[in-house]
Amino acid sequence: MSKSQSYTERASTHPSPVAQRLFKLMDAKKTNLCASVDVKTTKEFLDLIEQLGPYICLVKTHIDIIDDFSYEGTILPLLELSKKHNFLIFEDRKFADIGNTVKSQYSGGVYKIAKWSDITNAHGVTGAGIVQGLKEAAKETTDEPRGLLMLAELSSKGSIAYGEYTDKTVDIAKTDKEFVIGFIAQRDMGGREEGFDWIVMTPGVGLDDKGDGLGQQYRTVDEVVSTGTDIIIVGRGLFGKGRDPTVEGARYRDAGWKAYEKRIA
Ligand code: S5P
Repeated sequence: MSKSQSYTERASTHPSPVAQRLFKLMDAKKTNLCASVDVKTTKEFLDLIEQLGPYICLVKTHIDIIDDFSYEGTILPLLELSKKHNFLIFEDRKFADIGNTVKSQYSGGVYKIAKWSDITNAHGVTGAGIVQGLKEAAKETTDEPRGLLMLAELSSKGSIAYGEYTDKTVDIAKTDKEFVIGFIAQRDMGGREEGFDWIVMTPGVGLDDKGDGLGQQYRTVDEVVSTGTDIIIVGRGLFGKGRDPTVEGARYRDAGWKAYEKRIA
């Protein structure tokens, strides 16, 4: 496998059913755009996803910032939209505790993330037990396939996730070939020579802004895809500052797809 293979080719050899589904729908919809919908009310959240649905392969949520969250009011309509527009769901929970604790956090509480989110993510800071804890929670909660991304690098200014920390996070990812499907990172994380085909998802992507005054740093679509990104994660670039989500959705989708086609050409 290589980064110059098409998403469909990678789907045919990937050990994770979640990765297979994602790669296939990306090629079917011709999009590698993930929308990060960080808004405060269920209405804004669902309206935005309805508008962006045709342009995206994935919706990334921070479900705990929605003021009026309820499973029936927020999650059931989200699942309907994911079927209608054919996208997967990624709750950006950034788990960071010991295996036993994340197991409860992932499956239980108010949000019951494992029940509805195809993908979630975790920091490596506590060690490989976090992968096992999350995997057990997924197995005990649902028959649907679930996938995990490890946070290997961050987009924000002054991030301490680099060098040895990043390398050790990659080692943790290697402990489970089927459940860990890839990374949140700013570049390719390798692994192909050892048989891993990790999906690299990259936030901190913006075509108009350089940052946000709170440490966020934006790189362009071409920059990130040229350094190994498979999926671009875009939030405020799609809907901030009075932007029109359908216009920006099409713009980022086209930019991401063009950059991908250039890479596999
Ligand atoms: O390194 C990171 C990792 C993540 S998951 N940098 C990030 O910005 N994120 C998330 O991506 C962040 O929590 C937010 O939800 C999104 C970026 O949003 P934007 O509005 O800046 O595009």
